[in-house]
Amino acid sequence: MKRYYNFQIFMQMKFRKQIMLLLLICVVFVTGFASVSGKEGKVNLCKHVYFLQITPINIIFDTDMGNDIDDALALDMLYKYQDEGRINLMGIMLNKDNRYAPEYIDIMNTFYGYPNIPIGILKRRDSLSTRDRNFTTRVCLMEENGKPKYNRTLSDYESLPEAPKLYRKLLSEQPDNSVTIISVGFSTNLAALLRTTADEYSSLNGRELVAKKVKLLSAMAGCFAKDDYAEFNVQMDINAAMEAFAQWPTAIVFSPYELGEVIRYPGSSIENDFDWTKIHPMVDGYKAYSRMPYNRPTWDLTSVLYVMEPDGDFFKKSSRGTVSIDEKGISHFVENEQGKHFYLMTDSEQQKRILNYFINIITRKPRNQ
Ligand SMILES: [Ca+2]
Repeated sequence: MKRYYNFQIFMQMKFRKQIMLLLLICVVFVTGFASVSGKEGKVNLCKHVYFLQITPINIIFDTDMGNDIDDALALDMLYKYQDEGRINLMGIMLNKDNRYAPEYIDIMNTFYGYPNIPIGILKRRDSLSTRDRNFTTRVCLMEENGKPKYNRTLSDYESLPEAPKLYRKLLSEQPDNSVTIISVGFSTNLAALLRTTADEYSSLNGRELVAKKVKLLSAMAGCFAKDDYAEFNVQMDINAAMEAFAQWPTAIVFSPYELGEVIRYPGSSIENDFDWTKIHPMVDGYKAYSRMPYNRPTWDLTSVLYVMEPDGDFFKKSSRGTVSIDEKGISHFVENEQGKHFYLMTDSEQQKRILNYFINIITRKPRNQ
């Protein structure tokens, strides 16, 4: 999928410095051409400077939607990037087995104008991750004038594909080394994907398929500021986190607990910045999740931001190393020149910059509204 972009969107892009250099070379070349060929050459120059053809980033989003509101804000960001043509949101995977989680995602897909983004579900049939604190249920059950408040596209959520199967389908269809996975929940699906074997989509096993197709795993997981803290996403499925991070064949960038914890999305923004609409499933979710107004950490949003703005002045990245998870769910990082793991840090200026960025993108109208 390729689209044309205007100059403003281009200036937000991650490789803009490199592209500007390329443009400069093109301008010099075309100007030289124009000086020879006159008016016709100048017309061509305008055409090529203002319209660039860019390939969007292929993204799969893996979420425990419903446990905390930051998943919904992170998903909002992804729709906005999709609006701008900067990403191809290939699929949304649930690592939370809950009746209303896929229905809420269907409501979000429908509201933002992307009803056909495939959803993969987790069917564990046990108590893990099913707890229902839970804004997804409340939004799904909201009614107006005796009818459901939000439109859906799907009706049968039980028959959605299980996440590892959908991962294999989506990965097999993409070019090599082209997919970024953003994991903002438990590692359950990631570990299960690595354990898959050849099927109708690929003759490769899960680990081989990931090594071939995936470029980066951006994960909100772990804690590196304290040596005795089991971060929630790891703690909820310790065995899966141990296995996934030890076996994952590509680079992993961790956004740890301590990073998002100190960058808090303001409840006042949720209350005041959405006058442009009467209904909004993310805003209703935020209001349902806890007593308003509250400022919530932006953990999951930071893993999205890193993928989209890795060269911006938003983060510091650790040295190359290896993350391991112990039996208590505590994460450990050891520097290692051959390691494939990094973790992110921020200073106070970067924290302010990130918060402004989040408010700006989250409060923006989706293209279809
Ligand atoms: Ca989450």
